[in-house]
Amino acid sequence: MPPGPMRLYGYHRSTATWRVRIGLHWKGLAFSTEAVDLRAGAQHAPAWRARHPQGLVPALELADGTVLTQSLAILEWLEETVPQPPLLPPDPIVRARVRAVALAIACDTHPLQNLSVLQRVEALAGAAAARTWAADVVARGLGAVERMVDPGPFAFGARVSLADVLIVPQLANARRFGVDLGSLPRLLAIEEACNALPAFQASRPEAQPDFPG
Ligand SMILES: N[C@@H](CCC(=O)N[C@@H](CS)C(=O)NCC(=O)O)C(=O)O
Repeated sequence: MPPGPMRLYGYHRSTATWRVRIGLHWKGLAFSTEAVDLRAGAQHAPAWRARHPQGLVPALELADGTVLTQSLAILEWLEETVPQPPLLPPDPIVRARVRAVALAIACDTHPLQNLSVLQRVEALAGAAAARTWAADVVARGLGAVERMVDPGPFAFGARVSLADVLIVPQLANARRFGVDLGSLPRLLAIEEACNALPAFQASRPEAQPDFPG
């Protein structure tokens, strides 16, 4: 069990922050949150870069002042320090498949539609091009994930895994970018199963203190 209080720095709509929120709630850990307003550019402030050299969110500050960054690294750390309830299955092959889904989203999909990338595409080619770009990369990424999962009701059978933690937030981005979800029936069913669980409900952007309105 990690000693003492933890603080999660992030943004309500950030899917990388959302992943860590799910992980913390899933493990039943108490934590406080502090918003880094991405729309206002707070991630570029020197004080924030001192905490996260990449100028991204999330960052998890531990009780002794240690700061962890990168959502997957934080989730793996959580799994190692608080093994129950698990986020990785016992079978090494299934584990590899769970991690493959997590990486397909975290490494091959999300970075291509990140805020700074979309701002750059918009500056070069306009807002419509940026939106088309985002929808294309998310449709391609989740289209592959749809064929990688082995549900149900969760992504890999009867137990929640790291794959679910990545899929649910990325589906929200798919909606935001206007991706046609009709070709993702398995992912939508996984999302529905996850959203029935308290850890996923408490992690939704709408449930965060920095959610507008
Ligand atoms: N691979 C990183 C991605 C972090 C990331 O890209 N965070 C986004 C929000 S989801 C961000 O801070 N974007 C700010 C920007 O692009 O300026 C992780 O998983 O932690």
